[in-house]
Amino acid sequence: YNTMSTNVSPKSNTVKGYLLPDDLSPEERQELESIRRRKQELLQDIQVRATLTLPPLPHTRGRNKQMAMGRKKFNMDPKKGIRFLIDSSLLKNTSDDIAQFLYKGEGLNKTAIGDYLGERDEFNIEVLHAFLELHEFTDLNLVQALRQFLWSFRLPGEAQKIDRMMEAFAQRYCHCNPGVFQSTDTCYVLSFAVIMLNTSLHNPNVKDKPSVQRFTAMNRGINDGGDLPEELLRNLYDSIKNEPFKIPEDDGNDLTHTFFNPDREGWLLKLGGRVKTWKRRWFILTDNCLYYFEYTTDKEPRGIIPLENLSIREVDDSKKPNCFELFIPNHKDQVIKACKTEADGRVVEGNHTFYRISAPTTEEKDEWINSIKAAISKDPFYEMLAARKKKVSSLKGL
Ligand code: 4IP
Repeated sequence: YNTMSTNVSPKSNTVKGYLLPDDLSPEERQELESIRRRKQELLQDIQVRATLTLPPLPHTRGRNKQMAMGRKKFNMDPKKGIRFLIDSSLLKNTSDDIAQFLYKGEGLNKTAIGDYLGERDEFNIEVLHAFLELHEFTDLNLVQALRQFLWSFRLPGEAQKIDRMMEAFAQRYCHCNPGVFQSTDTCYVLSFAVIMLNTSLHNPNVKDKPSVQRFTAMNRGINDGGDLPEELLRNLYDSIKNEPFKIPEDDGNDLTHTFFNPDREGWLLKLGGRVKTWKRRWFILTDNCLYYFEYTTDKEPRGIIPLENLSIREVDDSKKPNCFELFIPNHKDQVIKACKTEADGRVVEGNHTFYRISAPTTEEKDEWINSIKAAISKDPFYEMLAARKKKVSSLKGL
């Protein structure tokens, strides 16, 4: 515009908003007109290009702000966040839309995603399934699929939530890979075996690292009573051994902790059941059981105490320091389910209504109590898993 007006004389008139000199010939006018049109076109072109790089219009800016606020709310309280986004018309109230939002996960805290997906509400379960449908597991082995799945959110610690999510995972995996497992239960049980293997192999607190032979032996008969191909189990083992699971660590409490096997071992004194003699025994806490041996090198334990349904408390003993006791809450006189080896080698049921144990130091007593408590508190989860294991290995009467 300005270049046009610089060429005009002071006595100019205006045509269509442009200043034009009075004494132009018709040709000159026409030429000027065409220059004006061309400029107009160029200008439009520039404007179109500019809009592509322009900052968002106030309307879009407002939406982005709302979205950011929704994400923040979601991270603090997932349900409230989702409600807010729906009310602000930023999210449709459908399981598919919400699942997409969680799957993209942009700016979302993975613990919050895990909490939302693990909820018991029918709608949340629907979202969980829609979320899994966004995961493509076809032709992935179980470890690869688990890597993908466990990276998309953080598995909550609550047993029921873990159960629902792993069930959904197993269903989706079997759907994408028909024929690999006899049932989703098999896939579910093996998934946990793999997660626990990850803990055993990579958690420095676990001293006893299982070999591939032990891993395959542990998973015998889990394919609805039959065995899974050894090669498949070996591949899963190698994959985990070579590369641990990458777990979102939003709050530093990752899966390795969730499934932290509070394994512990050491010398303790144990009081007899009927005959109250103190015996020094080598104790190992693993798989929610307390084993005791006469010597550290013994292959067979003298006794096994499953921790299911037991409680633990500190007690004073007039004869021994640093004592604690395992007991059945509210059933003072009931014999604890356990087994022991008699002097002649026979394995029989135990006779204890409580197990009184003495640790060498106060610190060790505290450590044992904490580890046993941690093992006991995992009960519901181990129970669920044990139930499935029983199911998948009993189908052929194993
Ligand atoms: C034994 O006393 C030992 O203390 C046993 O411990 C104990 O079995 C027996 O309990 C108790 O009678 P003696 O060796 O003096 O005979 P361990 O098996 O560690 O040697 P537990 O059940 O504690 O293993 P009862 O309940 O069998 O009497």
